[in-house]
Amino acid sequence: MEEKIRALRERMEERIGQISSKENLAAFWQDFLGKKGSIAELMKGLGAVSKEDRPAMGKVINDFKVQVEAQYKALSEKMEQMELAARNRQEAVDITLPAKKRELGSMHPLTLVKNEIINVFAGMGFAVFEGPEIEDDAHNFTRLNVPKDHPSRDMQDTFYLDSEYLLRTQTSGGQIRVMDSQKPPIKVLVPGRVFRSDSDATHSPMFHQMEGLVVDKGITLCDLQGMLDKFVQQLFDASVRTRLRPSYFPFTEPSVEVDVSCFECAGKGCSLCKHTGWIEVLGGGVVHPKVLENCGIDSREYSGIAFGIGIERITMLKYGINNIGLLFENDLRFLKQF
Ligand code: 2NM
Repeated sequence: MEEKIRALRERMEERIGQISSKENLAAFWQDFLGKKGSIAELMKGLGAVSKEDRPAMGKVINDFKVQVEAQYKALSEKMEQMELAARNRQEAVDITLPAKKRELGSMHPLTLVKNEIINVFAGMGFAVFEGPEIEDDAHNFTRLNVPKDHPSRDMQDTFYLDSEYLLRTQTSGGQIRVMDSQKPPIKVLVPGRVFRSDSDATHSPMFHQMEGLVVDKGITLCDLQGMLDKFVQQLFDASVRTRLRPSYFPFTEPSVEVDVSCFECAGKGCSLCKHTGWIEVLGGGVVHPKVLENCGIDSREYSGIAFGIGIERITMLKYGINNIGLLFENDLRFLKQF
């Protein structure tokens, strides 16, 4: 029996040395420590040993079993560690690799200019209101003193949806809504898209407008010029001045075109101002009494001033853009410059 154990120990040591996989290790356990393994067999063989020798023999077998178990456990732990190390190597992240570049977005130039204009007027106490892009004839024309069949309706070509609804040609319908729902004093800015059947290098059938309206007691054309002076000085340059020229709009009387002294050449004459020293930037005037009355505002008690600014035009002037199409093509080479 002792001889058997010695031979088994040798075989065990040989087998241990050959183990190179988890499968080998499992087979080793089966062969030596399993129910039908060599050690279980030795135990069974104890029955044939004499009573006197049995305890000593049992101890020898047991010692051997403990030794095999210890070997198995040590190797099993070692293999687990090696496996973990291999997995760690495989899953390792190289923190020195440069990160993927992320493209940063930026504001569209029209949005930049729109926000800039809002900020200037907000500083003067204006609130911002937005009306609908699909407008009815009454808000876009009739209540602004543009009666049906009046020639001033031909001033801009309108996109009609049906006999009543149309794409607004200006945001003034928004001001009508404000005057309908608020009592003076009113100081409101109405930005938004407007639509006119017109298209060339400087005109787009859809463009953005910012209209302003002030209604209070004793408001005059002087207030309009003073306010617009401050506006262009903040938007372009502190040194610029404004010039008013007579014009015509059905909703204002008197009506004016507002020029700003050229901020490129300080009035000396250059290609931007076409050698006139002045650049047209917006239109405005004193709100026609009929418009106030159409909104239930007593024109003997109150007066108003209003103006309209084309955001595309201001953006093109500010950034030296010569084709309005660039503002709508969304070419990244263009947009990334802002
Ligand atoms: C302009 C020019 C002149 C204007 C008038 C009104 C209202 F609603 F008060 F009658 N809103 N906007 C106006 C006046 C707009 O844009 C060039």
